[in-house]
Amino acid sequence: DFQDVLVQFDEGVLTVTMNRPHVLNAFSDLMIAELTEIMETAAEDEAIRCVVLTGAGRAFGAGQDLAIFVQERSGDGSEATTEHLQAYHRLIFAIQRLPMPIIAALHGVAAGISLNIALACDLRIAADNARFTEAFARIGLVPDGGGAYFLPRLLGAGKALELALLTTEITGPEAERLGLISKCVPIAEFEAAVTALARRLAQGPTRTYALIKDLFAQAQDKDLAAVLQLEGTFQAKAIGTADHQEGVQAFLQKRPPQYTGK
Ligand code: T3D
Repeated sequence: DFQDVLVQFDEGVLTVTMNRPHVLNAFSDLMIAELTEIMETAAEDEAIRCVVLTGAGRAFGAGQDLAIFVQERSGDGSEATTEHLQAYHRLIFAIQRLPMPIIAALHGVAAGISLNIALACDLRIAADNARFTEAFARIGLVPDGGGAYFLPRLLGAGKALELALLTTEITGPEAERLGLISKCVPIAEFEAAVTALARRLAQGPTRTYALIKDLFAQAQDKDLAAVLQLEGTFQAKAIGTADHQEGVQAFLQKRPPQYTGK
């Protein structure tokens, strides 16, 4: 049982809800630890074929809880900062290492490190009331939680730096236009859209999705020749999956595939 996070499992989808709505789901130490444990455990659980990360109440998340931050950073704070950031790092790696797809379901505000945690997820879907801001510089901080890694890769270096320097608030539709999120939907349709996307992924070729995620991660810092070779290695693995066999059979028999995730 968790205190700052709610967890629900249904039809192969694990929904993980950050649950500190009184502070717009700002991160407590406990919430970071609970999320990390949930993600690390989910990675080992073959029944989970998609993860959804979202926030309770009217927001996805407002970043680090600044009241807690101030309490923990009395004195020069450098040791506390390092330790604290290491806890975030473990969470970000746990998210990135999930073999199954993870969706950030974004409604209301996603600020500071909450936004960057969403950027660590594979897909982002937002409601049209969503507001995104790299809020750090407003309080004299640099983006952390992978902001300097994820943001330029998603948006290009120029736009990423602009958002970090100006802390500009981006709306859901604008985020979709920029490519920060996959899709923005009206708030009334948000829950259904998240469920539909998550179920679609949970009914997909889960092992192949894991291979695709790993391939794309490894391809990031390689040249074309190395990527082509890597693709060959990964394709050999994909060809060995039961879901590949099923996909081909279903195509030839003109029926929808029934993937088992094997
Ligand atoms: O070492 C390290 O850990 C460094 C790591 C840093 C990581 C970071 O994330 S730094 C960035 C931290 N986040 C922020 O600076 C954002 C702070 N919040 C805001 O600017 C605004 O709240 C929002 C723009 C996010 C939303 O505004 P609005 O008007 O919709 O809501 P609100 O009224 O400001 O907030 C509602 C309540 O949540 C309010 O409490 P109250 O007055 O009802 O008792 C507010 O104080 C609280 N809240 C919002 N954000 C935080 C927070 N409480 C603690 N920490 C927060 N980050």
